[in-house]
Amino acid sequence: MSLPLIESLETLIVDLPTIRPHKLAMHTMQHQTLVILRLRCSDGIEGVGEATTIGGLAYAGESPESIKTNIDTYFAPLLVGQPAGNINAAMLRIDRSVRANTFARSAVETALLDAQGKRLGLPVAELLGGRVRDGLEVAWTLASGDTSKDIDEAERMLDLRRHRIFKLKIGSRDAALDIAHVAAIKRALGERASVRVDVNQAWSEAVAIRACQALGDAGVDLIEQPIPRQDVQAQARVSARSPAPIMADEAIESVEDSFNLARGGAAPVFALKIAKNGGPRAVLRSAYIAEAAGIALYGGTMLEGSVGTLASAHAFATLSKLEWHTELFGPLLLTEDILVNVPVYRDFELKIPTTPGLGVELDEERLQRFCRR
Ligand code: MUC
Ligand code: MG
Repeated sequence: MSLPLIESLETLIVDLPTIRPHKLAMHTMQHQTLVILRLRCSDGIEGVGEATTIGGLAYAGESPESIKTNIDTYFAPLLVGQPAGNINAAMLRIDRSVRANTFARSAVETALLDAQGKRLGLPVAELLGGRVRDGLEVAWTLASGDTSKDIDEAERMLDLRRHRIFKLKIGSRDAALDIAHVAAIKRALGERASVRVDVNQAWSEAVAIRACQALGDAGVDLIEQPIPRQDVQAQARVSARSPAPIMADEAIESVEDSFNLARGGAAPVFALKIAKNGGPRAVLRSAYIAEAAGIALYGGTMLEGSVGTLASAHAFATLSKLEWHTELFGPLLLTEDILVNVPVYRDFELKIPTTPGLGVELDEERLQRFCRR
């Protein structure tokens, strides 16, 4: 039997509306843009991947347009004609010729895993060694920018039994205003919910030291990326003084960043994101570094659509500990899905598919409707 080969890679930029504006420190989202990858193999199997960022170039160094161009121009020629079933060899070929570009890599690694899972009749979680959980608890982000709207939204999510962990996006205005906003939401929700904040790098070290104290006093459980990503020592100093644990997010742009942060004692919690490590296998390398260093884990998102969300979920399902749960709610922020079989959220959890590959089937009509031309 001849080995199946990779025949082609096709990238599509898909723009989907959000259910409401989503306000982060650096950008307000009115829609989300997904890069969908279709990797076709000589045995007729297609693997699907996704690379998604937030706000063009506002969040990270890759934009949807650069991801598409780089996959089309640089990744595809390296992969076409290569064995489709050897993911180690395919990713090593990319490692030898491509620097950085972890978002684009993540789409490629995801599509290879999806194809191989379909080929072997195994869900991606099983391909990665096997799931130790069937569902993942999912946080919701309150980011309307308005305190009473956010409280109403949180109450609705509790009533629906969809979320009982809330992450508040702060950092775009004066810290005192943000702290009052967060404290009001925590007061309203009390012990019924875990309230956390994401500052998206907006504060200086000096502001962070005072603000983290106030947030801890207000009952906040976790503080994500309060200061700019690059200064490991400053992160360690803020972390040492904060009453609530600090989580590294933007600080991790590669597996090597995870190692440096762990070595520098910069944060007791890591946000894991497939896009920022280079795929579902790559993110597990960061997770294992954290585990070995006694750092707790959180399953993060770049607000991917259903493909990227389920790719993350399969990887996170294999981890022995995921102390801070996940925020894999990306599909719920969008008014439309490009899958026939949309992800299942029930009883505060995202259910991890049990069918081969990622367990996704593209809805061709919707894909065409929302695909950028
Ligand atoms: C981020 O910075 O964590 C994740 C959830 C959300 O609302 O924004 C993202 C990005
Ligand atoms: Mg974050």
